[in-house]
Amino acid sequence: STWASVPQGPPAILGITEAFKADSFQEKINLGVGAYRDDKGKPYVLPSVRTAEKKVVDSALDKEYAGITGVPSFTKAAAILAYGSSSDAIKNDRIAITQSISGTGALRIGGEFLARHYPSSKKIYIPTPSWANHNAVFKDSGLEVVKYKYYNKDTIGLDFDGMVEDLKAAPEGSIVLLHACAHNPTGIDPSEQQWRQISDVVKEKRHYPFFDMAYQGFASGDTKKDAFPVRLFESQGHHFCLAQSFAKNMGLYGERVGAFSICCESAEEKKRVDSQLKILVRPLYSNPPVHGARIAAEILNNPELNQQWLEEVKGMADRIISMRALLKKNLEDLGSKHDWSHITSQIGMFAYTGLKPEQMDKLAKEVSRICTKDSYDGAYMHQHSVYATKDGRISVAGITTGNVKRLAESIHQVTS
Ligand code: PLP
Ligand code: TYF
Repeated sequence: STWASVPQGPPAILGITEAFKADSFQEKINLGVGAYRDDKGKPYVLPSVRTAEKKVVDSALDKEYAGITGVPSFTKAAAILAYGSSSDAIKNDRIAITQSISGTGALRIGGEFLARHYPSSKKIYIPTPSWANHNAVFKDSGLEVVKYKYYNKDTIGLDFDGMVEDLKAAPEGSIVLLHACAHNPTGIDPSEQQWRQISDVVKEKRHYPFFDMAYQGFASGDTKKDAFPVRLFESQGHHFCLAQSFAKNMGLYGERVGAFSICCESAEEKKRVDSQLKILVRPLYSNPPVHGARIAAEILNNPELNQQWLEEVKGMADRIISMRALLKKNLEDLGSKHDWSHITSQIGMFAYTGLKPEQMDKLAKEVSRICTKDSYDGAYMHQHSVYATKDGRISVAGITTGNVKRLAESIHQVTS
């Protein structure tokens, strides 16, 4: 037959969700995919999004095509959210920006643009580890993906010296992918001081920074604080590009709202770059969908809704931060001998627990017989049914006051 030689591919991350769904245990816990859940474990549509969406619907706009680069009221506001209204780049109109199919689409437009037009190199350096999709996005864009050191498994922290060493060793003018905040999967970010040093090394080596900002506001609860590295690099005179996603911070996952921008040297350069972005996007998908972008534009441009949104983002960030503390406390209360301080020092959607693949397997499958402290008669069966990725990453957004105790018991069991 026609596709006889097409091999079966491996399951994607969604395989975890499949396994979770197939598990009949009532108290099963899904900490796989990174999507926010409320304290009842349910998907959360932000009230500001509901209000904005109603305004969009009530305004009975037509359904005409947007331009190639999308809804201008959205992209303009997205740039200001990232770079800051008082940044030199905004004030001097030197940011070329296009709407994108969420963060992934922004990364892909960036990859394609660099592969075509970046004069110095086809190599893009990404951290080890990085978001699982980075490698494929950039490879398919025609770039050569190279790794730089990032995570130190012994300290469950940042390997800052290794990172700097690798950035120094990379050929001059390499492209360097940087997670702006809430590094996925580790939850470990450089400090502000370390970002300044990274900025210096990148400048010294004339590397080209590519920021991936998928969690602005979602990490700390403060959109300005989370944009620190982007704004620092802008203020240091770097020329760089940026992928933005509104999946997490507005909970607009399936609406696919994002933006890709290039911080240029001048308004004149911006115009030329902008024309090439259009040439690149046109044969890809012609122009992006309008609905989600209109919702985001409403939230970003309406002062009252904007204020409400900022409070709601902070609410999500705060719930995650409190679940980190609660998980750590529960593990300590169970008498765990391990140091779990990384659970609370890490930031964003995920905790990188340091659990080994075998331990993650046990978390999903094992049923163990547990005795209570004082009597063997009190023995009961403890089934884990905790699903997450094999690398030990857990989505903290899936933890609730209702499941944290059971989760801690399971983690304690597989680590003692
Ligand atoms: N970049 C990082 C680091 C991510 O974690 C994600 C996923 O959430 C994305 C990009 C892209 O996500 P989306 O395409 O849903 O905006
Ligand atoms: O890493 C995660 O789980 C999130 C969600 O292709 C995600 O970033 C995962 C895979 C993917 C898109 C989003």
